[in-house]
Amino acid sequence: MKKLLLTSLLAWLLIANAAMSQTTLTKDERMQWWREARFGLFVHWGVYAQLAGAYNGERLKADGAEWIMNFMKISMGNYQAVAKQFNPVNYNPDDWVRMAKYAGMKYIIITAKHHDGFAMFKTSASKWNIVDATPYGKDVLKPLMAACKKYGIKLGFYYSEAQDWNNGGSAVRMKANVGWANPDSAKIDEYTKANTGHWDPAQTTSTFEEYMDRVAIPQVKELLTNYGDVAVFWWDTPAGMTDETAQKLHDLLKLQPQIITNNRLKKNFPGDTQTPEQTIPDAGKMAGIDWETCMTMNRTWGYNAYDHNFKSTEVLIHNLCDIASKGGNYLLNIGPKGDGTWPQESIDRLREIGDWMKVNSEAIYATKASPLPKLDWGRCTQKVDGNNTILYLAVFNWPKDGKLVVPGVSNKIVSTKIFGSAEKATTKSGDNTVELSLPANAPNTYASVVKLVVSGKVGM
Ligand code: FHN
Repeated sequence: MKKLLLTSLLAWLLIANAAMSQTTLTKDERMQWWREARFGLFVHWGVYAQLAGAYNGERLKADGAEWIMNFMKISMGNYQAVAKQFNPVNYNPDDWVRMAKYAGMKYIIITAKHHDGFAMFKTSASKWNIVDATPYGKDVLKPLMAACKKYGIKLGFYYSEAQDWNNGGSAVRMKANVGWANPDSAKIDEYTKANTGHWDPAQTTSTFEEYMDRVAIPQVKELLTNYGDVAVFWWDTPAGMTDETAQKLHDLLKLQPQIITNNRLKKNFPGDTQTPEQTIPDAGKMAGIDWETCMTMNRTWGYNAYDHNFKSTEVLIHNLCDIASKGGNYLLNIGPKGDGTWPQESIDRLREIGDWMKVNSEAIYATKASPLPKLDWGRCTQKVDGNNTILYLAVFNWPKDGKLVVPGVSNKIVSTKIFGSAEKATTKSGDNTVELSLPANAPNTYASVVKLVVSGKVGM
């Protein structure tokens, strides 16, 4: 009791102190590094990685291996037994951060707790965590924070604030029973329908509010108190969330005055960023908004050993250019395996993206949305440079005749440069267009960047 009192007093003091410093940062000051970053790594890691997309010899018949407990209606007892095999002895946070950094990623968001309620950190709110429930027995967020600090990468936490399939009392997003020939599945489906999506009686041992006070609120306080500067708090799926509880969670953010948060705590809590998922909005749709597309590399957030549907490096680089050309950030996901290593396909793609960023990252970092009309040969990003505008033209389809027509530019040309090439581009101004004459060969097979500097502003 005394310990709880002391912790609450400490948290109160921290909130009070932070509240005073909270006013020192404007939103633009908090968002500056994020708006310049443009590219981050999403990590979905937990006990589900140990199952790797199958249970009792049967493969999951749906995307989203991190949902396997729900999709297959695995009981709490059987799922918690899986944690006894979760022992990521090959987890090397320095390697993770180095691979993300090489890819050109400026921040990492990792699942501190996903919907299965398993905490990847030491928490006193529940024994269902990596320290108390696995042979590994160590918090994985602390060493990751240290590695991020060492390599100059920001670290944020994903937290499933309302769903928790193992701590009794939380909400559950109803999902069909797929992929597991359980003899009782008809009975389970009936129970699930009658019990707001829960499939195990042990999941309804307390009310939603009791669960929030006992687990979610204390854990969010721990994550915002025990890990140093948390760059981002990434809420997810506010199933059954009430305004009153959302406000309690939101108030905890005062513990980290610099923190950025998203729009998924609850509908009327907009946060700082919008979060289109697995999709890239059309140009202009998100003008003036801070937004981030989160996307899987294959078809699953959590590791699925059978999912080899990885997007090509070309598609991933085109996505990065497309998102940046619309003023957004790309939060690209990997799902580490149960042993702490990454799928080789993920490693290979991040390395290839890094090779491209080594030459072309100037066209991504700290850029703003394109001022040009839609381009059929690629994408454009821009930077203001004194009285000039720099246009970064990411050319996906290098013109066979060497002629690249850039619409919407009537400005005086200051200079051109082709990244990754010693060859020059020449220019010819037309009617609100510029025609570039380019060398025969594109310097990069995925996307080649031409830097076009013009005087004055470039308007749509
Ligand atoms: O249900 C989750 C899903 O597992 C994953 O975490 C994504 C990532 O944005 N969010 C939810 C689906 O919107």
